[in-house]
Amino acid sequence: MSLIDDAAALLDSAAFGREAIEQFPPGHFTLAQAYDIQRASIAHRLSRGEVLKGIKLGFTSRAKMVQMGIDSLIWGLLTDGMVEEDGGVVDLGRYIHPRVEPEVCFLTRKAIDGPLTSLEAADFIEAVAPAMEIIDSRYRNFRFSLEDVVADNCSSAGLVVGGWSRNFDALGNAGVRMQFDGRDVQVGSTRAILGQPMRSVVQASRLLHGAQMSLPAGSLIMAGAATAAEALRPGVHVECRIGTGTGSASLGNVAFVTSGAAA
Ligand code: 0L1
Ligand code: MG
Repeated sequence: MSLIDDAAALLDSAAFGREAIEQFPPGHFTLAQAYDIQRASIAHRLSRGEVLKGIKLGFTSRAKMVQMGIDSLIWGLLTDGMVEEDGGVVDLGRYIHPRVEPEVCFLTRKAIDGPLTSLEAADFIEAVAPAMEIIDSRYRNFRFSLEDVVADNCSSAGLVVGGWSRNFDALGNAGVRMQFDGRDVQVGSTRAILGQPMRSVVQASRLLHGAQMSLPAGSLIMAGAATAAEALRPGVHVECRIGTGTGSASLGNVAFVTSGAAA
């Protein structure tokens, strides 16, 4: 087997078997090869029947870059097998050492098959929703290099998406409040996501173009975290509110409850 296939199989079985692996040795593969490994590991999921749902951007905020010590925008692929229900129960047994972070999610209206400008981006978006990403590094102790994390599909593991709206006016500087059992654990603003989350759509279009890929209408774009991530523990009610008020100032809420224990 090639380096790409070997690494992809290792990462896929770590995710599937909920067992962390060691980081790869420094210089084991390049960043370009890391994206090849990512695609090859997603191919394992697709061969088990999962379906591509969209893409996620990572490290779009300073808080995340500082938390993980990496300062490059990265991206990964989302499948239907990662989607958790809004208001539902998230079984931590599906994960190794999950963390959650507040995001916004876009639903595409038209296929994105070329680089978009900021002026064009909104026309490609059907709706936006408050969302949370459950990240779960397949590496021991959640430690990795830039190449490691890209190969590991940017720690993508789960996502919870709230109600859709066309409330794009709320996007630029909406309050973000993530609570565990009613207590604030992370507070921020959507402005932390590239200065304006719609810029994630522009970045997504450029990254897709660079990879000679397109995104069909009806796809999800997870825009990146607005704050640092929080470790999940069993029996917690997790809620994220985006927007400080009602009407045009609010995107709404998204929530779940955790059960079981991580692997
Ligand atoms: O912002 C992100 O979603 C980056 C995820 C990859 C790094 C991490 O595990 O925090
Ligand atoms: Mg994220």
